[in-house]
Amino acid sequence: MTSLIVLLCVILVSIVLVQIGKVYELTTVIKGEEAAMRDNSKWNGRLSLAFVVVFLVSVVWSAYDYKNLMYGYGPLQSASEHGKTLDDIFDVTLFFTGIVFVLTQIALFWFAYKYQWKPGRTAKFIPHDHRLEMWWTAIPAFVMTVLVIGGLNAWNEVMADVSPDEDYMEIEATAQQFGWTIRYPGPDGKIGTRNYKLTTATNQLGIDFTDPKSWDDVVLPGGEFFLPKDKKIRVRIIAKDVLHNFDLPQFRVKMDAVPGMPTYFVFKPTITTADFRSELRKYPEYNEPADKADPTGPKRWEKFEFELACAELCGKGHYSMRRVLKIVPQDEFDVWYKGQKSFYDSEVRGKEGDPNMGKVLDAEISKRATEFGETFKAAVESADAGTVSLANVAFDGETASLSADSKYELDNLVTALNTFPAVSVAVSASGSEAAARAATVIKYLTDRGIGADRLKAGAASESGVSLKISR
Ligand SMILES: [Cu+2]
Repeated sequence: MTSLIVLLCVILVSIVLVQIGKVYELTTVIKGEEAAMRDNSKWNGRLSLAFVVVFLVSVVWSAYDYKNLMYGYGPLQSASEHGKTLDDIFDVTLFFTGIVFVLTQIALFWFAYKYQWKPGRTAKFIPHDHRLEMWWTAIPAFVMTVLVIGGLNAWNEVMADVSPDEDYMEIEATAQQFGWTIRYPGPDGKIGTRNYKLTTATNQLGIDFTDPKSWDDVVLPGGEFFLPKDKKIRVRIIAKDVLHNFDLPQFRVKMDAVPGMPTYFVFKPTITTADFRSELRKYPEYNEPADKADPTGPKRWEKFEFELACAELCGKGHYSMRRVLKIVPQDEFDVWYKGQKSFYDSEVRGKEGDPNMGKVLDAEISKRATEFGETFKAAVESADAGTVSLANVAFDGETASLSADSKYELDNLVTALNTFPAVSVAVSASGSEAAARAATVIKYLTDRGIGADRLKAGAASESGVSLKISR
C-alpha cells in the first residue's frame, strides 16, 4: 500500500513539473525570449545570494551546535600533555582554512549575482597579470609555510622519544586478532626481550625467559589496565598478525601496530579517570542515564571510561579489541601494580617449557633469604623455641653429600646463627644415611665459623632436614 502511494506521488510530482515547464514556455512566447532570460538571470542571482547567506549561517550554527562532539572543545578536552599541542594545531588550521572557505563561498555566489546575464554584456578575459599572480601565489605560500612549520614543530615535540636519563615507565602493547596484550616491566622497570620463535600456547608473546629482565614482567591479556597520572609512558607497539592501530582517543595517542616493525608512542596522562568524569558532569548531555532502558540508573558521566581501541579495520572482530584504561594517582597505581603477579612466576616457573628448570634464580635466592631469616627469627622468638625445616637442603640420591643448590639455604642458616649468637640447634636428617647427613650439615656450618658447641645431631626426622632450636 505504502509503495503504491509513493509511486502515485512520484507520478503526480512529475506531471506538475511537466506542467510548470509548459507554463514557462508559454510565458517565453508571450514576453519574448530576451525578457524571459533577463528575468530568469535576475532570479538566479538573487537566489544565489540567498543561498550563500543561508549556507554560511548553517555552517556556523551547526559547528557551534556540534562542538561538544568534537575533540578539543567542551567535554572532549585532551587528557595528555601533548594533546593540547595537537588540538591547537587543528585550531590554527581551522582559522586559516575557515577564512579562505568563507571568502571563496561569498565570492562565488556574489559573482554569480553581480555578473548575471544582461543583454549586450560580454565577458572580460585577463590572460596574464603579473601582479595578480604574485598575490595569489605569495599569500597561500606564506600561510602554507606557517602551517607546515607549526605542524613540523608539533610533530617533533609529540614524536620525540624519551632520553635515557628521563623518568618514565615503559609498557608493551601487542596487537593480534582480536585483542591487545599489555606487558608491564615489573619491579625492575625493564621489559624482558622476546623472540617470535619462542611463541607457544602458554607463552603467547614469545617472551625469552632466559632473560632475567623478563622474570618479573606482568602480562595482562584482557580486562582493565592502569597507568599513573603525570608519569611519562612509553608504549612499545607490536603486531602479531595484521595491521592494527594503538588508539587512545582522549589522549590523542594513535600509532600503527605493524607486523615485523616495532613502533612506539610517548605520552603523559594529565588527568585521572575520576577527575575527567567530574569534568563531564558539568555538561547536560552527560547527565542523561547511561542506559536509556534504566532512567534511574547511573548517568553517562559516571560510566565514562578512557578506552584503548584499535583504529585499523583489522577483521570482523575488530570492535572487540576495546580495552578500558584507568588513569589513577601514582600511589593508587603503586598499590594496583604491587598486586599484579609476574607472568613467569605464575605461568611458567617449574612447569614444562621453563628454560630455567633445575636452576635457582637470583630473585628466588634473595626471596628465600628474606623468608628464611623471618622464619628463623619467629622460631627463636616463639615461647617454646620451635622447629625450622630446611626445605631447600637436599642430598644427591641416597648419599650424604649435599646437592649443589643446598648451599643457598645453608648460607642463610649461617647468617641466621650469626644474628642470634645465643641460639644453638639440633640438626635432624632423614633416610638410611640420616646420621651421616646431619653430620655433613654440621660440618658445613662449622667450616663457616659456627662454633661446634652450638650444633649437635638430633634424632632422625621423617623427611628432609630440620632444626630444633634451643636458646
Ligand atoms: Cu585491530
